Amino acid sequence: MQNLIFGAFAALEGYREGDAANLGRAVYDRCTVVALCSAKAQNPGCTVALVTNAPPPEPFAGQLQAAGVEIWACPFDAYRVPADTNWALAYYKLCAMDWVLAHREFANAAMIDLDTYTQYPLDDLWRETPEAVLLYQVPHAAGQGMAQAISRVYDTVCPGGAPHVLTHFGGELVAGSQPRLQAFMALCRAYFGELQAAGVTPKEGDEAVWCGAAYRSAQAGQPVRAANAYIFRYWLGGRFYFVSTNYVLDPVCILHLPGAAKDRQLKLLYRAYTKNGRFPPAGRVHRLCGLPAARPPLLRTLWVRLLAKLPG
Ligand SMILES: [Mn+2]
Repeated sequence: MQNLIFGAFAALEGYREGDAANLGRAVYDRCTVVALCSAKAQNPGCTVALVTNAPPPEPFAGQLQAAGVEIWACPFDAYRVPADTNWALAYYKLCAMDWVLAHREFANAAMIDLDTYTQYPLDDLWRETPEAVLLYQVPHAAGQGMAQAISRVYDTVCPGGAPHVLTHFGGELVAGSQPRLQAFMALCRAYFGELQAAGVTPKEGDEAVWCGAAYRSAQAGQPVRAANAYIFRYWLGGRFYFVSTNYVLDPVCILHLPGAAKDRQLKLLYRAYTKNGRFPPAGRVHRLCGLPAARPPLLRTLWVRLLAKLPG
C-alpha cells in the first residue's frame, strides 16, 4: 500500500483564514502548487493529493494534475466553527484528515501545510510513522501566549488536574500510520466534541485540538513525537526573523514558510516552477528565502579564538 502526502484547503464565503488579513485566493493557489508539486517531485512513489471543498481554478488545477497531484473533493461538514473565529478555515484540516481516513486506503500519511516547500524525500518519516503520530513541536515555553492559551482551553474542559501544561504542537504536519491516525482522530473528535459542549471555540484554531488530543494520546500510551527533524517553521519577517541552519545541516525535508512568505518567497518559487517546469536548485531556494549562512561569522570567530589564546 502506498504512502500518502496531502494538503487541505477550504474556502467558505465570509470565513476567516487567520491573524493576517485574508490574502486572496490566488495567493493560496500558488502556494498549493509549490507545496504539492514539490512534495510529488521529491516523493514520486507516494500518492500526493489536495483535499478541498473548493477545487482550484485554471491554470492551477492543470499544473497540479500535470505534476501527478490528485484533487479530492471533501465537504467542510465537520469541525465547523463560527465564521468570524480566528483560524476558522484552519479547522478544515481536522475535517480533511477524518475524510481521508474514511475514504482512502494508505499505509502511512502526512498532512502538510500548503505554505511549504518540500526539498527532500520523506523516507525517514515513514520509518517513524508506524511507531507514533508525529506533529511539529512549536518551540514555545509554557508561558508563551499561544501555548498558555491552549493549556487554559484544556483546563476549561478538564478542570480536574488544572492547571495543565500541554506541549504546543502546530498543525503544519500531522503524520502517522493508518491505524495510529485513526486512534488519534478519535481523540480529536472527542476533545472537539467536549469543547463544543462547553461552548468553547479556541482562538488558536486546529492547533488547540491537535494539542489536546496529543496530550491525551501520550497519557494513553499512544506515543506522539516531534516531527521537527522533517519540517521546520522559518519566520522570515523583518521584525520576527526566526530561522535555523537546519535547512542544510541535518537538513529537514520540508521548509514551512508561514506569514508574509506566502505572497513573497512562495510566489517567487511558483513563478520559477511554472516558467522552467522544475524547482530551482537547493542553494537558490535557500538564498531566495534569506536563510542564514550555515557557518559562523569569520571576523567574530577569529577574534574569539585570539582572545581565548591570550593569557588571563
Ligand atoms: Mn502554514
